[in-house]
Amino acid sequence: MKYKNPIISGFYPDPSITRVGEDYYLVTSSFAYFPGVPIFHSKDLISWEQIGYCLSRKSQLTLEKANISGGIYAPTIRYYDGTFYMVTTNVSDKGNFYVTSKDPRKEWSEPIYVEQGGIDPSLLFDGDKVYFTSTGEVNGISSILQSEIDIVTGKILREIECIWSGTGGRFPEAPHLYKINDIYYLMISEGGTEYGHMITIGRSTSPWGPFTSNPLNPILTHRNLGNSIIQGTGHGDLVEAADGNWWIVFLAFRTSTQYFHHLGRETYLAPVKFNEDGWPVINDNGTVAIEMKGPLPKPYPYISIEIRDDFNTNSLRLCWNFICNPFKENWSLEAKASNLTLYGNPVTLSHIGSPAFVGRRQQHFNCHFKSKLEFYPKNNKDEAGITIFYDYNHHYEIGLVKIHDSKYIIVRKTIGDLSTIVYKESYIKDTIIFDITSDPLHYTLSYGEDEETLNFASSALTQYVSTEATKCSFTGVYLGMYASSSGTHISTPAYFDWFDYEGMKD
Ligand code: 6LW
Repeated sequence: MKYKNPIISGFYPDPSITRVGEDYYLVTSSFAYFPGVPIFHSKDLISWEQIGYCLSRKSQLTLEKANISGGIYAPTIRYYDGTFYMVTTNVSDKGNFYVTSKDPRKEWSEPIYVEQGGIDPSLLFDGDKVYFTSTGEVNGISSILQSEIDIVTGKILREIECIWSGTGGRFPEAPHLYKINDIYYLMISEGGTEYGHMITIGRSTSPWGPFTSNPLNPILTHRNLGNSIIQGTGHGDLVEAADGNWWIVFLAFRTSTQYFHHLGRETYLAPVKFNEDGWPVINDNGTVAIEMKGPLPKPYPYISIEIRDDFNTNSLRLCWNFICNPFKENWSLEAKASNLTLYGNPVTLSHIGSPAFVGRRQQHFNCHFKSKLEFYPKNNKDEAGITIFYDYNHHYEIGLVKIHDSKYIIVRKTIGDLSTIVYKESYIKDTIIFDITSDPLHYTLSYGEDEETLNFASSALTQYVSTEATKCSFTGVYLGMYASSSGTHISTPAYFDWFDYEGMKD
């Protein structure tokens, strides 16, 4: 059966998957965005519906002043004996922990911390033992670490050991230990989550090794496929389907032009077969494509969500996120019926912290998004609008702002230590439509009194809101509504009547 990669597009990296009967559950990283660790459900492995977040309370996810690429790194999801476990790292707080749930559509437990350092934690339930595997450093060298834990308390029961260092690629990471036909397979990534990324695997009769490396390693990489739009393939998790076929979910990114990608690392799927020697082979030759084939379960498509969000519900749609832990006083769905109201404070999009911002991932190279704002800025520097946001130092916005007691439309570009207004035009009315279209290389920013009469304000390059233009970044572009003020005051409310996001065929 044919399908298309990525199976979940936009910034959804480090996927991990588990199966319960004919139901599949998948989680991804979320870094400084709140709520954290989106969880998806599928029955056919290619149509995924977000069913919630594993970390939806501040007591589970403290993100005070996290960098955009701080916070939550690579999660692993496992199901054992009626309970779901999601284990991850908050690099901006107390490190490795897990939460549990009997029903992943509902709230998850409070965190249980594990005193094993490093990142990318994973669990293997093996009889009465639970192995806790992670990426860490021993004497300054990156390795895969493992201990055994008490799954009720998180207490370490056996000394942490370094169990493998991979095949010599830099950054051995993303370990998952599996027991398949009584053999322990340790699958990891090496080469870094960039163009040299790859997946390698070793096996042993003991969960503690020594692990024999697969002579056919790496089992997945695009490091020698310079002409492919798909790069950085790595960080995967295996799953056996209900019909006995094997699959892998993993991350990769699509370049917009050579060496730049701005949509983040996305979730991919590939079929896996075990060869005569018992080693997994991914998609026959260790590479993948956009158009794929495989023995998928029978189709179970989800209805995609509507383009327009009218904000006429009691809670935000699951696609919406805040930056760091949101302040209650920054936003409301009740202040004005069927509007999202933002109250700007002096935390702008360039300040580490939680600005008045509600945003969603850009999931398509070609897309169209727009919003209607009603705003009565009272004080100078009161501002509201929509933003194309990568991180605190890389974002574009089109907004309505009060400057010297007059109202203006502005386009601001912030790229590294350069932040400048590139368009400024007086605007009298209190309502405005902001409209942005995107192709792989450009954004086109316009505004108007209504949706039909738009004025071009500026274009902006996708290249400068890309991972390669930023520093050690793991995320992707967000499109959001924002408000800000200056000094200490809270700006007058910014009422967003609706927000449209329409992804086109890439
Ligand atoms: C993650 C590591 C990786 O912890 O990137 O691609 C890091 N792999 O395993 C952040 O997502």
